[in-house]
Amino acid sequence: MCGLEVHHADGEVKLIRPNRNDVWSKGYICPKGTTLGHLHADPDRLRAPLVRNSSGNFVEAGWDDAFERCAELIGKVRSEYGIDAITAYVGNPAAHNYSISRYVGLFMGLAGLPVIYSAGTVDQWPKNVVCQLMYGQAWRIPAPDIERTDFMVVQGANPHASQGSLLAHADVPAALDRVRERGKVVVIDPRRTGTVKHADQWLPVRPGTDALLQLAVVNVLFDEGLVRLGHLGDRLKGVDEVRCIAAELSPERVAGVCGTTPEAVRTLAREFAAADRAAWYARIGTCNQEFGTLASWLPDVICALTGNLDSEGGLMWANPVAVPAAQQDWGSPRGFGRRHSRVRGAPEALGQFPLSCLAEEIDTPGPGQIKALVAICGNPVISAPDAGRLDAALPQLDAMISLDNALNETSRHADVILPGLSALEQPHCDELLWGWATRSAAKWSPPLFPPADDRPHEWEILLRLGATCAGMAPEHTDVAAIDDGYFSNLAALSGADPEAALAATSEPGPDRLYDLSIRTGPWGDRYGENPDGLTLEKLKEHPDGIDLGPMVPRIGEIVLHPDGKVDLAPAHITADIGRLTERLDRPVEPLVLTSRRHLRSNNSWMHNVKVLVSGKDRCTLLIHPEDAAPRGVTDGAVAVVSSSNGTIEVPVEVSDEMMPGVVSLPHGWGHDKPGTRQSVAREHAGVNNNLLAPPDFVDVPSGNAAVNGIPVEVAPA
Ligand SMILES: Nc1nc2c(c(=O)[nH]1)N[C@H]1C(S)=C(S)[C@@H](COP(=O)(O)OP(=O)(O)OC[C@H]3O[C@@H](n4cnc5c(=O)[nH]c(N)nc54)[C@H](O)[C@@H]3O)O[C@H]1N2
Ligand SMILES: Nc1nc2c(c(=O)[nH]1)N[C@H]1C(S)=C(S)[C@@H](COP(=O)(O)OP(=O)(O)OC[C@H]3O[C@@H](n4cnc5c(=O)[nH]c(N)nc54)[C@H](O)[C@@H]3O)O[C@H]1N2
Ligand SMILES: [Mo]
Repeated sequence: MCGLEVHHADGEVKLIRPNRNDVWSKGYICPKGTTLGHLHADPDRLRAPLVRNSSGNFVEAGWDDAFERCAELIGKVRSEYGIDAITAYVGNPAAHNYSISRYVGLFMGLAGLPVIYSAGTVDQWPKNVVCQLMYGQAWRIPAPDIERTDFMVVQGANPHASQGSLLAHADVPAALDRVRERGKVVVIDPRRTGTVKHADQWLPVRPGTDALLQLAVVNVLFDEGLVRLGHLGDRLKGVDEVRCIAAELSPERVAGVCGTTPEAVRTLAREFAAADRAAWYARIGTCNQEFGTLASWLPDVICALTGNLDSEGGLMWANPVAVPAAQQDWGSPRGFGRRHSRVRGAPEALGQFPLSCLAEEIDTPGPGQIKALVAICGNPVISAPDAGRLDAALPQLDAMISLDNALNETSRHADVILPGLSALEQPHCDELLWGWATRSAAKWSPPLFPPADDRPHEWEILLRLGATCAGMAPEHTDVAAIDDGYFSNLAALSGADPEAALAATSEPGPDRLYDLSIRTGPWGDRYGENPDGLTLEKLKEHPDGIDLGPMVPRIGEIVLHPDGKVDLAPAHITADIGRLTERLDRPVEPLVLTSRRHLRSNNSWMHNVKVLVSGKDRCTLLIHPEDAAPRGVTDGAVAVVSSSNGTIEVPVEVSDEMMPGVVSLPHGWGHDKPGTRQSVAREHAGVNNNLLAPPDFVDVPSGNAAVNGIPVEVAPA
């Protein structure tokens, strides 16, 4: 979302600098932003489809032949086993590439896939579950109003490395420094991260015990008469239920298990309640863990109980210029347990099975076995729990299609790899992320370089693959007609006249869908009804973006429950409290594993950019001196790390930035597999921490993976 100034000549990027005039980022960028030119020019980047030939080797193919081969492979699975044997995995870049985000829905709808898997269930699914149940819409996720808050809690997030996540804001660490000038920042994390340098207090917490700590905060709020429902009073239901649940969980009861003191919890509760404006931001460390849903629910509850939900400086909802489909009232996935996975019997949550089920669904024979997979911009061989089993399962598929720009750990198992365009060859708009932006702003960037004539955009590839899964022959797939139909449906859902809307725009693809969202959005021209309103054409006149102000209270529009109320105590969530309180009596494991991120990484896929992987090895095990010494592991030496699921070897960094009893590995590494084409990444392979993650270690209400808090043993190699 940060504004870039790209200097180029003769089709080559010469220099990328921050755009100081950008209304959003005002001259800020991170090191990854400067490397779009490297990504574009990377000789390893795929520029033509790869099709596996009869001897098992990849050969370059033309697009018609590649689509033909997809149809052959998918068609065979479809006719032999039916659509239930076909599924898809959707990875993280779908959130950043609107050619994909806009068309994944069409792909699924056309294909008629009953269930898909996504990076969501190793990421924010608990938060989606919470928002679906509290507000009635899974993607209406409130963000901390960071520029106006006086007290900010950052729990299980490290914006120093990651920037925001479900918080879009340029230069979060600098914003935290400004919060400190007005008040206080507290970081709750088992690791003393870089973010702690921008905070007043580090509160170490044992992995997976966040919800206990949060409930103890709620306990204090009620116990000490600090609850102030304020403006939300009439809109909240379930307050009493929350009080009863927390009544049993005083700081004195939980602090020991959390690895903190009762005083620390009491002080946190009092200070949070006393602040004029306070916001509680919790992220991946609170999601990717055993009690992800509870730990993602309570921050919103605490804010509601202290008058900090939907008010300035608290948790608020962005008012994006274009509401992404996922956030529309008709765009939310709903429902729980309508289906159960075949092998493990895991209930579906919001239309998805846990990603950790995928391997067993592929490698376990029997009716309903997955035989075909469409992997859309994802690298689950690295990112999924029990990664080793998935790596071994993918070759057993009858058909695998990867939509990916790289021949990497996952796509190397595909029968066909269909590459998308580089970021510089297509328009760009971080459509989804503006939904959690701290200001109502928008920006659209044109493509810099024209793609080669024969290259389809990813939206077209997805549309074609959807049609293929539905059994349409490639030569009979009318891309323009299907896209017109899709556009018309969305226009009708958005309250526009489909025919007039269709007539008002020309080119098919995501731009006209974005235009539709802008025009029917809060500042839109409503196709002429409001002639001064915004359109994509008008936005294009502002290459530095437009800014329409800070977040505003809007709970009335956000909540979709028929009674208009925020449900503070949804049954699906509170049913999990018993599992949490049992945790109180469980012996504390001597050593547990957590994950971390680094500034110059992006999950598993920017490791082929030399300037981003240069320097000191980042794939190391962080361990506290008190844990290292008795185990005989020393700084710089190699250790063996084992869990119930696997064993890896990794260099050690002894550091008191870890709390004792917790070790940390970055995720996204392990680039030493045969058959990939990532020459730089191979030189900096690292190891995959997900080889250690047990597939059945999940947050129960959401099915989300618990890749944090895994019991491990560490010994010298
Ligand atoms: N242990 C552990 N595991 C984790 C996490 C953790 O913290 N710890 N984090 C989890 C989280 S939050 C996430 S989001 C997931 C990520 O999981 P994934 O989404 O599976 O992994 P990425 O590494 O983001 O993979 C992105 C893939 O998309 C490709 N790609 C990049 N850009 C484009 C593009 O524009 N078009 C196309 N078609 N392809 C593109 C890349 O080559 C790469 O193959 O990992 C999860 N796994
Ligand atoms: N540079 C860079 N930026 C990124 C990414 C990247 O890979 N690199 N990935 C992007 C993606 S896909 C996402 S989802 C976001 C994630 O953004 P963040 O949520 O900020 O992710 P991390 O930086 O991994 O920080 C997670 C923190 O949680 C802590 N933690 C682990 N377990 C627990 C626990 O049980 N309780 C608590 N309280 N803390 C715990 C870890 O020590 C770590 O400091 O970042 C995005 N931004
Ligand atoms: Mo993520």
